[in-house]
Amino acid sequence: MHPPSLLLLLATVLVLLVSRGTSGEEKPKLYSNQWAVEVVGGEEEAKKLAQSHGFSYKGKILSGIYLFEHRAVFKRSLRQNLQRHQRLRREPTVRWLEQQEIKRRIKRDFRQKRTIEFSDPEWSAMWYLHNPNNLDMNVIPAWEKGYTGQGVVVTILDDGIERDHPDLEENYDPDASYDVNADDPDPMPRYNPSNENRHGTRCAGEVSSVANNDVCGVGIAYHSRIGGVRMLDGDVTDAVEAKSIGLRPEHIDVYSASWGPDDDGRTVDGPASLAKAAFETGIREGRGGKGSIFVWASGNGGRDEDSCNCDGYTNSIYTMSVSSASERGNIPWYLEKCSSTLATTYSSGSGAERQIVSTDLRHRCTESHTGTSASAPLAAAIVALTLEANPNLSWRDLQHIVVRTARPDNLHADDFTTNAAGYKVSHAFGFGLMDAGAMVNLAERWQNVPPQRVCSVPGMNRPTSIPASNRLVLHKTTDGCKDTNKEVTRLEHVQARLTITTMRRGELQIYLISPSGTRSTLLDHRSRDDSASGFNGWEFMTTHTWDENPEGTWTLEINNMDRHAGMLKEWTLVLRGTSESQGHPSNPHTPHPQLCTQTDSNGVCIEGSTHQAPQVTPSASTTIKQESTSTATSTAVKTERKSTAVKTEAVTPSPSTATLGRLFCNEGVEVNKLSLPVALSNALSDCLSQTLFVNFW
Ligand SMILES: [Ca+2]
Ligand SMILES: [Ca+2]
Ligand SMILES: [Ca+2]
Ligand SMILES: [Ca+2]
Repeated sequence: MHPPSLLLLLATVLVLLVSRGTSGEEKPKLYSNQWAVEVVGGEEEAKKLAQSHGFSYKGKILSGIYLFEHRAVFKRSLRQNLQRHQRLRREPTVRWLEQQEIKRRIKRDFRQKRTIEFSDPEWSAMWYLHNPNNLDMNVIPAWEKGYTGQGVVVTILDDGIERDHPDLEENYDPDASYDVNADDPDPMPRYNPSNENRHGTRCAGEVSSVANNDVCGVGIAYHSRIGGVRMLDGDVTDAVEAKSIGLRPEHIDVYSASWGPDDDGRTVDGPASLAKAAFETGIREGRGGKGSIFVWASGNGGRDEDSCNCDGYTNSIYTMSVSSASERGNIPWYLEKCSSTLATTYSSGSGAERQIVSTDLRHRCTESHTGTSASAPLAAAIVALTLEANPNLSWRDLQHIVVRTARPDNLHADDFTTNAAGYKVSHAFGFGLMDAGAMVNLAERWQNVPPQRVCSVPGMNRPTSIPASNRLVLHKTTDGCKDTNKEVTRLEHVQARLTITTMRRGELQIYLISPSGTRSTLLDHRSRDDSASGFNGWEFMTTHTWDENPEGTWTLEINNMDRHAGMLKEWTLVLRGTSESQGHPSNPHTPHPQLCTQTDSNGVCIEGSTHQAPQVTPSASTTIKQESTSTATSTAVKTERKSTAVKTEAVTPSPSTATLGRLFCNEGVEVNKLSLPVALSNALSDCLSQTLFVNFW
């Protein structure tokens, strides 16, 4: 019997088995970029044939059958590449051929909850992966379904990667790596006695540490390929950033960055022209046009009242900005609050809470990786599992999935509100803690959202004064570009492009209120920011109105605590999203339970069955009413630029820091709320033999 007919027989048996075993919807087939080809004339003939059709020859499978791979074909596609298939088939020496499908292989112990154990010595210390009572990121159910990051490529943009680390070496991908600082292909970190360049290696291990090898811990995507771009150990320029962000977007799926402008509470800075272009190219062309995934740490400037909306990398719609929650679900001292944060992963907190396990420089392991630095790679790894579950997700599909699955429960922030689409959202945590199990489940059945539309609405006609020690409130009614090809009825990101002159930028607080009443803090008070530069076309972003309908009256509120008046010179409302007229797929919706009126058998809310929150009647002190318009142009924005990249590792503050903080004896008894360090010695004596906790903010 010829091997092809044997295969055919086997396939028939499999189909029979499968069709008996499943009852619901069939999973779509996934095709790889490899073909099995039966060639008459032996290996030499097969090699010649492969070459003449642009394939690379990958060796013999069985006698007379060879493996070909085509680089220009998607590694994972829902469609067969019939064109290349037919061309090969017409060759007289080809007897049979088949484009290879990617098979799902699920471990047999599937469904046996919490049985996964690893031999790695740090596994037991990885609390954020196996805590009871939902106090983890629900990764084990994703692993149990067989998702481990196989076929997904992640790279860490940082200070290098120790590629020969025994827990990384096996997953290391030289094609996802580069040394931008030294302009060579080898991203090994520069070693010095203080190990200052350990950051990238620590981030890499969180994603792709090898599992069950008796070394360190387990990466969340332990079968992913991992690379590193060495770009922080030298002068960071726009070109350095652009080269890093734009490295091989056809090969790399996920870029994880745990750095940004100074977190000093006085900087407003973002990508300059080249880096901006690199983001846009990645979004447009990366992953075969589905868009590169950029995961970004939201910043560690909490102690200095920094706002992640003043960081143009996190504030960008193209980056998935990730915040941190401490082991107990609290807001860590370093956390920056802002409206552009999408979601949260666990990281370090107070001294009594555990930290993140990873690989460390010099072939070592660490249990003390910290800050939002540690959060971004965890998110990047969860994204890798999600992309394995559905490689066809676009960069926007992924953000939709995060919004719908992140869990706000068990996170302690007093500003959680429910938006009109039913999602709970906070400036500290975004939509909540990322849930790997829920993400892969939703990804499996997710249908791509239609192309993004942009409806720009000029909010005002003439420059308007922002009175001293008072506030300016502007209203703008819009129909969301109704009945045009820019119509948006369901929001994704919303931006307020503002140009403001002021004597002291940190004295401004800026809020944007949606027609449904969702209030986003675009900028909170930053007492250290004494800059007189104001904002020059800065695009403040909010995710909080996700899936709301933009039609109605928007309110911009600017509080000015300064003794001098300021001037608002531009307010453009940029509404991004989709329109029902584009033919919306019926993806499952999982909003806050009270807002859902109809659920399916899985308890998932049925699309369109949520209550709309009541419209808010605008109230104001200094109120200026603007005319309604529905269309406008969008223009590129240029902002001031200083290329200081700061790694966002959280160093526990020294008690000498004169920052407001809160001191606790053991857990909970607040003993002082004064300026440090004055309070510290008092608190120490108050607590006597008990443990003293310091919560900075
Ligand atoms: Ca090098
Ligand atoms: Ca390991
Ligand atoms: Ca910051
Ligand atoms: Ca972002």
